[in-house]
Formats: sequence, structure tokens, C-alpha cells
Amino acid sequence: MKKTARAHTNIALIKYWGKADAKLRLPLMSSLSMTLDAFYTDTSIEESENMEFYLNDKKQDEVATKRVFKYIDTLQHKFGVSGNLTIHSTNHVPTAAGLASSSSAFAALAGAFTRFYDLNVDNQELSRLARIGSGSASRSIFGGFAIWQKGHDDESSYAYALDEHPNMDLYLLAVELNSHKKKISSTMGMKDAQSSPFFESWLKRNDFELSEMIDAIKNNNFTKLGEIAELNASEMHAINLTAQPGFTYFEPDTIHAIKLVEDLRKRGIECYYTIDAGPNIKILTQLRNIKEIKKIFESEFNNVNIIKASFGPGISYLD
Ligand code: 2P0
Repeated sequence: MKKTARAHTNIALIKYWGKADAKLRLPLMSSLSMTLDAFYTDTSIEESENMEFYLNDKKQDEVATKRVFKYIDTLQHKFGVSGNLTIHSTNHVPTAAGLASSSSAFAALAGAFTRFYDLNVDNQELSRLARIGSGSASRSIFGGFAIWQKGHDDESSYAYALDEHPNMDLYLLAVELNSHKKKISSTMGMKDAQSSPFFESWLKRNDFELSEMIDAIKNNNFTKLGEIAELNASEMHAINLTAQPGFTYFEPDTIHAIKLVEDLRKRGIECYYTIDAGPNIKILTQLRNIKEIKKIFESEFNNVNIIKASFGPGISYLD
């Protein structure tokens, strides 16, 4: 018997950057994301003799296999089920796109697990299970716009759909500037960031920024959405820079790209940036501006790769 689930990646417009509980992956703040159609992971689970993990048809080494099976072990314990499994994951996420595949990976894995063992869980519980694998995965259970409410324990920390089928002219351009493997994992980065003198201010702003973002979405206000997303991302990177010791995910090309987005705006081409735990930027814009933005970025950077994404769906099951 084999069970397969598909989950799409998401981009946080209000970011998760700080944990209250590392083991349960309980966040210190609520976050809000857009699920993306262009990037997804398919994961299948089947019975086998040994525990094996294949990523894009390649058997993975011990380190990668360990994180996956540690998670599977946690879920097996939770539900009182057992057995050796072979897991096949196919990432339709260009690794260089700077989009975390862990959001789609752990969402698809949680979905395949619950189907394989025929567990009766709704999407709220599935979101909690995905969260334990990787925080951002909690949001990838849902399509469109999703909110991960921080909650205060395992039961109350889950994502839900704000709008699964938004009727909004909003696109994301993933700009691949630098394909080097990132040096600081998200898990490490968000831990270190807590030493910033601005960390408390970052947390205090969460409720306000989240409600402003919800307003922007409900009122179909792209300008407001872009302004808040850009500010929120800059705040996250500011607490990294001001951590003790400070660090940054930015590379010289990241700053170059930020300036280009600001220049484009001054010229009336409305776009905003958001940046995750890596050097690449993602541009938020509207349909009429995509062609021009791509043209300008391609002329400014050598060999830049730009991938367009729009709203993606929630989790689905392929067999
Ligand atoms: C987010 N990021 O909200 C934030 C913004 C990156 C920057 O969630 O430690 O892989 O596995 O819970 O979910 C990426 O971190 O972290 C992330 P863990 P995760 O999307």
C-alpha cells in the first residue's frame, strides 16, 4: 500500500521568527502567508523492510534521513502505530529559488502519514502535526492566504485559511540571485535573533501588523499589503543584524536588488520585496508590472533566474 500527498510552499507576509518552544515548534508570534502555485512537494509513504528516505529519487544520507524519521517516530508514538516505512519525496521547488522547501515537505509528509495509517484528522489537527516537523509547514495545509495563530500550547497553535480562493491581483516573483547553500539554518537564526535589543519590539508589533495585513487582504488593498510585508521582512532582518553577535542573510546582491525595487517604485512600477532566511529576494507585484520588472532585473543581474508564482491550493492526496 502506498499513500501520496501534495503540499505547496508558502511565503510569509507576516513572518514567524522566534520560538516559545523549540521541541513543539510553538512560535512567539502569529504569522500570515500566501501559498504558492509554482512550488510543491509530493511525498509518498509505503511499508518496507527498512527505514529509507529518497529525495528526488536519490537515497538520502543519515543526517537528512534522521530528521525525517525522528519526526515519523514522534507521529508513530502519538498515534500508537508502528512499522518500517520507505518515504519518497519529490520537490518541485527549485532549491535555488530561495523558497524553503521545508514548508511543503513537512506538510506533505504529515498528510501522507495520516492517509497511510488511515487516521481520522481534520486539517486543523493536520496543521498541528505539520508544525511539529517545521513551523512554516503548518500554513502549507491551506491554500490562498493562511494564518498560523501562535496559540499557547500544542492544541492551540495551528494554521487556518483566511481566504482559500482570493480574488486579488497579487503575484510573487522569486528572484534567484545567489544559489549558495545558506550558512545559518532558520532554526539557528531565529534562536540567535532573540538576543537583539529590538526583539521585544518585534514581538510587540505582531498583533498590529497582523491585523493591518488582514485588513489589507479583506479590502483588496495591494499597496497596503506590500508596504506591511516589506516592513515586516525588514524588521526580521534588522533583529538579525542587531543580535549579539549580529548576523545577516544579506549578500551584496541582496542590497542591490532592494535598491532596484525602490527605484522601480519611484518610477511608478509598484512592487515590494520580502526576504526569508537567505540572500534571495521575492517581489510582490501585480500582473501588469511583471514583464517590466523581469526585464529590468534581467538587465541588471547576470544569469538571474526569475520564477513567477500566484496563489496555490491546500494539501491534496494523489492516491
Ligand atoms: C516564515 N521562515 O514565517 C519564516 C520567515 C523563514 C523566514 O519559517 O525551525 O523551516 O523548522 O520551525 O519553518 C523558515 O523556518 O523553521 C521560516 P523551523 P522553518 O516562513
